[in-house]
Amino acid sequence: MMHKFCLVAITAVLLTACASLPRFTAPFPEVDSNGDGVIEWQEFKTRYPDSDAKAFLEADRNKNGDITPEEWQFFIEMQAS
Ligand SMILES: [Ca+2]
Ligand SMILES: [Ca+2]
Repeated sequence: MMHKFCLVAITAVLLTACASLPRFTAPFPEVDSNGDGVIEWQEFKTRYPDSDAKAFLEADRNKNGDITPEEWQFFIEMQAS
């Protein structure tokens, strides 16, 4: 009985952890901290210290090393779907 309760509790914690994964929904200007019109890796990392390069690369659709407002917008919409 107790064992089953533990399993349920662990499952609930895991589900909550999944639901609270970092989501990159900040407005573009908030991440583009130097205001030059693109988000660089350093800016992304500063805004989202817990995230890894994978998310940045995913957002940088044309893989040129920075994220334009269009790429950022697309990335936000992609997460929402
Ligand atoms: Ca910038
Ligand atoms: Ca890009």
